[in-house]
Amino acid sequence: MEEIHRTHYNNQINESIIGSNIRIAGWIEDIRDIGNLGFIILRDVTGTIQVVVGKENISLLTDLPRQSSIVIDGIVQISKAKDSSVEVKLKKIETMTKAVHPLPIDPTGRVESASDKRLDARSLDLRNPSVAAIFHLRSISLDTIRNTLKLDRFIEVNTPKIIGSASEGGANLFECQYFKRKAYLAQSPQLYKEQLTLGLDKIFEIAQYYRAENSNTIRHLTEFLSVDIEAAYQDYEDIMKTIEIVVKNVINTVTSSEYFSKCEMSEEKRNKISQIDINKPFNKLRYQDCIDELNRSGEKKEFGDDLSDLDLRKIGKNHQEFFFITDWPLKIKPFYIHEKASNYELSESFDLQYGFLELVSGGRRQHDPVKIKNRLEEQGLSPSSFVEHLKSFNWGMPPHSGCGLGFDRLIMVLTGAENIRDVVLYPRDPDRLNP
Ligand code: AMO
Repeated sequence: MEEIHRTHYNNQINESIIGSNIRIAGWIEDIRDIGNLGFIILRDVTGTIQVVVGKENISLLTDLPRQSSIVIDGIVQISKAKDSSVEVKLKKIETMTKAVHPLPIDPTGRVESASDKRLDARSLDLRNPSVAAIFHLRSISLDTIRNTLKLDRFIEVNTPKIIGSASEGGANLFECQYFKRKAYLAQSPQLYKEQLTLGLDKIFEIAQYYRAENSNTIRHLTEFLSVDIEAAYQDYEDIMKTIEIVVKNVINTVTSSEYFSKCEMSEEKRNKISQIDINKPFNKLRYQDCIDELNRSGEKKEFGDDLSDLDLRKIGKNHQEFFFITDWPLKIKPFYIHEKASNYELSESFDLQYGFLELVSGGRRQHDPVKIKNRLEEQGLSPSSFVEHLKSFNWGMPPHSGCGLGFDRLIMVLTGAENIRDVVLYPRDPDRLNP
C-alpha cells in the first residue's frame, strides 16, 4: 500500500529525535551514489535533509531522476555533514511520481532561466526556495493587512467581479457575454465599497480586478490584487493614516520574516527596505510641489497637467522612499473624488508612491448625488449608467473616504522585484493568458 502521510517536515528533524523512525516526503534535489554509499538531498517546503543510503539499499537509487516526488522511511541519526547535525538513514523509499527529464527549467536555480520560461513552468519554479519565499511573504502580508484593518473595526466584504456596468468609467473594461446580455469584469469595487459604508461603516476587500490595459510595463497586469478600504465619517487624512499603518505593518512583517532573507535581491535593496524607520511619518508632497519640482528641473508643467510616467520617474529620483502626493487637481481625478473645501479646483485626494511607483490611490468621496451627476457629465459619462449606484446616495449616504492599494506592487517593492510578474503566481498581461 502507498503510504503518503509524513510524520515530520524536514525542519522538524533535529537532535531531540535521534533514533526515531520517521517518514518524510518531498522531492529529490540531488542524488549521489559513491559506490557503497549513496546520498539523497530531499527537499520539502521547509528545507532540505540529507538521506544516507547504505550498501544494502544502494540498488534502490537506480532510475530516480532529480525532482521526482518520493516518500522515505528512515531513522534519524547524527550527521557528519558540514551544514546539518542530523540526517536520515534510509530504510525504505517509494517513488510517487518520476520527474520526466529534460525539465523546462532548473528549479534549484543553478542554471538560470529566462523569466518567460519560468512563468511557463511556474509550479516547478516554486521549488526554488527564493521564488517560494515571495509567495510566503505575500501570504503573511495578507494576514497582516487583515489583522490591522480588523483591529481598526473594518469588516471584510466580498463584492461581485462580474458587473453590469463600469465602475471606473468606460476605458479599460473587459467585456464578456453574460447569457443574452453584456457584462464586464470589475475594474475595482469602487461603487460597491462606497455604497457599503451606508450600513457597514468601515469595510475592506482584498480581491482581484481586471483592466484591459494594452500596455506591457513592469508594473501593470490585466489582473491584479487590490486592497480596497472605505470608511464612513472619515476624511482623506484619516485614510492616509490608516494606509500608512497598514503599509508599515506589512514592512515589519516582511522584514522580520525568515522568508525575507531567502528572497533574491541586491544587498543595497535589502538594506534599504530593512532600514525603513517605521516610526517616521511618510513624507507628504502636494501635487503643486511636484509641478514646481518638475519646472525647476527644466520641464514645462502647468497646474492641471497629469503626472506622466516620465514625470514620476523624475520625482521618484529625488524621493526614493514611501511618500504621499496629495491635493491633486479635481478635474484629473475620477468623478467620485471630493473637492477641497478651501479650493474647489483641488481635490481631497492622494497617491502613495515608492519612488516612481504608484502604490495607492484614494481620497474623500463626493456624497452629494447632484454633484456626482454633474461630475459624471463633465467627464463624458452618462449618469443613467450609474442609476443603481446613485440611488443609494438618496438613502442617507454618510460622508466617506477610502483608497485602493495595489498589493502586487507593494510586494514588488518589499521583495526587490524588478517586474510585477515576478511576484504574481500566474500573471496576466496582453500576451500571457496561460498557464
Ligand atoms: P487606481 O486605478 O489608481 O484607483 O488603482 C489603485 C491601485 O491599484 C494598483 N493598480 C494596478 N496594479 C497592477 N496592474 C494594474 N493594471 C493596476 N492598476 C492599478 C496601483 C494603484 O495605485 N478606485 C480607485 C481606488 C480608490 O480611490 O479607492 C482605483 O481603483 O497600485
